Amino acid sequence: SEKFKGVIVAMNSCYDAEGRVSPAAVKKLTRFLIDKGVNGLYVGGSTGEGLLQSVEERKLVLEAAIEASAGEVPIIAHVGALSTQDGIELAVHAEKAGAAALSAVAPFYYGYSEEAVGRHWSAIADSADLPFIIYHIPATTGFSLTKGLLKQLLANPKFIGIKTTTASTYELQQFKAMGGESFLMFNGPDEQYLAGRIMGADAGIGGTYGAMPELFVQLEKQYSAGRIEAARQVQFRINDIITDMLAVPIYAALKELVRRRGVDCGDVRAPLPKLSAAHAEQIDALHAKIELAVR
Ligand code: HMN
Repeated sequence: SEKFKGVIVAMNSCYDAEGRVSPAAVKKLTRFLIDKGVNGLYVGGSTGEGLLQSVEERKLVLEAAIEASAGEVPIIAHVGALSTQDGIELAVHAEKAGAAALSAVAPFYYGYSEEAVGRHWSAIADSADLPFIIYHIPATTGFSLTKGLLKQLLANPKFIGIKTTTASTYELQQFKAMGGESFLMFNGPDEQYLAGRIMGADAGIGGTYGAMPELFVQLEKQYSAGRIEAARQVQFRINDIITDMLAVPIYAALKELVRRRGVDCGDVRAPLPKLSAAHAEQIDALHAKIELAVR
């Protein structure tokens, strides 16, 4: 599907000073990102803190993003949840709200078999009339998608692709080969956007894009024009910034950097670690690096 390609931002959720979801700030962030030229938004994922919110809050964030997007770019709703029941409720809501696709992490906490995870994903996918993107992120869920399970899931046309957040672009290439050319691969690690694209990713979904959307838009532009050396230079510039982000609490840092770019999304929700005074210098330096790079 031609709809999902390029730079898809795993966007932050926005809260007010009391920590309540702020639909106004979500809308502002949505506009900021779309106006920078990104190709889509991924709502309520890891960066979006979806798993730290109630079902009702997740609906509010998604509705605000869809409303502000005004149909200009596709909105992918991450509806992964601990229970299949919550996942289905969110999926049914996402379809009504106007999302372009669903996505979900594997269920976690209890260790689940492949059969159980397959049933969970299939039940969510079959609950709505929307395409479904598997979110493969074994480092956080403890569950690793296998070729065996993928083969079973591919029998259901609802499964249109995988967001692969592992360091292995080989794995990404292998999944793509199993699904065929029209089966979409979404690159997870932002540090490997270019490597992922070269190995077969159709798009990237990433959280750090939000603080520097211009750089990822530029990277995609260079890559799709076949200018690999220029694309490499942009990726290296990005990686210098991400390396600094990984040295501080990354989700809190991302929100602070987005705030400095003009959109206040509040703090991260506990138990995600917050920034402290000890990080001030690193954040200032990061902000300066980003300003210089996007100029
Ligand atoms: C999401 O759902 O928020 C993202 O798409 C996940 C994304 O792959 C991020 N991974 C995690 O947060 C675990 C990356 O943006 C990641 O933060 C970045 O590559 C820095 O390592």
